[in-house]
Amino acid sequence: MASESLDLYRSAGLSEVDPDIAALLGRELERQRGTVELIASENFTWPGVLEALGSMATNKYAEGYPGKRYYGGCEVVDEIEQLAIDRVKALFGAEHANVQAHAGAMTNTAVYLACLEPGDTILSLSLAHGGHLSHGLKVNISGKLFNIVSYGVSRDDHRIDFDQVRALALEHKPKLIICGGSAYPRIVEADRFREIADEVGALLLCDMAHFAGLVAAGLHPNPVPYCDFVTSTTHKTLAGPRAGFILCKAEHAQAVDRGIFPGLQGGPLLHTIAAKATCFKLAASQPFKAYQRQVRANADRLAADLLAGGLDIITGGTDTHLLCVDLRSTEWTGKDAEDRLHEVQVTVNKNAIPFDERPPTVTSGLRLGSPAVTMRGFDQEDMAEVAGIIVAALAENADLEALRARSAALCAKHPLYPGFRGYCSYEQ
Ligand code: DSN
Repeated sequence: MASESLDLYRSAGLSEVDPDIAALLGRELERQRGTVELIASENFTWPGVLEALGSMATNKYAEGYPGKRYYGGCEVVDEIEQLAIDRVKALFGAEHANVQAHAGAMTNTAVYLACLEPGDTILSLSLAHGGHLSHGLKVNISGKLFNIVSYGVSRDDHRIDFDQVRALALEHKPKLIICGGSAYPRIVEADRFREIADEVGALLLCDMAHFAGLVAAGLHPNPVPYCDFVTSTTHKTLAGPRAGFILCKAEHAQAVDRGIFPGLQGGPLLHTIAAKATCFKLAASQPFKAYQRQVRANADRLAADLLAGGLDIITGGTDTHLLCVDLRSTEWTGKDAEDRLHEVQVTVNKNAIPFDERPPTVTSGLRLGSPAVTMRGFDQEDMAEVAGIIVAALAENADLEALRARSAALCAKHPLYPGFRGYCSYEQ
């Protein structure tokens, strides 16, 4: 390799050394800018977080924990990780925090490693009723290693059936009960799960990945006081980098840390941990609380206007950032409705609804969320327009061209990442 090429690689930016990827990133930015993003688990993170993610901290190996590493030269990254730990503990009032998990599924698996033996019983919300694959799906490591018993929501109101949770807990004596999931639109009542866990001597894990931002802003009850373990991602309502963290009682600190490293992962991603620290700092601020209030108001308005437009909403609304549309009274499957909305520049995901008779690849529902559009500035009036676009797109003889123009107008009204010079804030 010619030395001048190495010199170029050492000094040039992405668009110079890899125009293919630079062009694709540019296209992805334009896709994000030009569509109404309603996927409930997505968000548009802060430019400051993107900058930390793109930093040279990615170069550092630091297996171990601050002050106890297996590599030299960790004095600066120790400070970065400790800052992230201190900030997230303060944000949620936790006794211990581990900020090394690469992703949400890792957080839950690390908790299992920390407190279970293969064959132990977990009682968790069925994926079909709004749970998560890492809570015991047969093809996930959780379903392969542990005996999974699933609770669900009631047929009447689609809320957690606590009579069933208690009956299953008494019958199966789980070692771990999990509350929380990825498509449950109502408050996760960790206090009620705690009572049941205490009755049967189980440990309690709350997966708050979806609603962590609401907890940080005081808009959803904090599960931390009631749970032995609380897991979360950082990239959903929390609006940070794509990653995870674990909170736990002090008595489980060592087991959780060992569960992550060396149990599950090797070297931590220090650039991501730096970005998490920034995310936690911003999540403790007053502007973040105002953002979360708008997330809630926008979700309520979307639900109300979809209902008014004739669509059914599971549980009749939402307490959080997400809502689930029940399409069974329409001609649409979840898959076809997702595709139709894609045609009018509205991005959603098909989602099974409770007691769905269609397979997960088709489904009878849509899951919608307000965090991403709220991040770019949408308010309730904009959500009324979004609801109007959705209702019209799913009506007979929809004028797709006109609906695309309405979506584009909303996106133009609220520019995304307006300060970027290219596909990121610091492209040269
Ligand atoms: N896959 C995520 C979601 O969309 O909710 C959960 O990890």
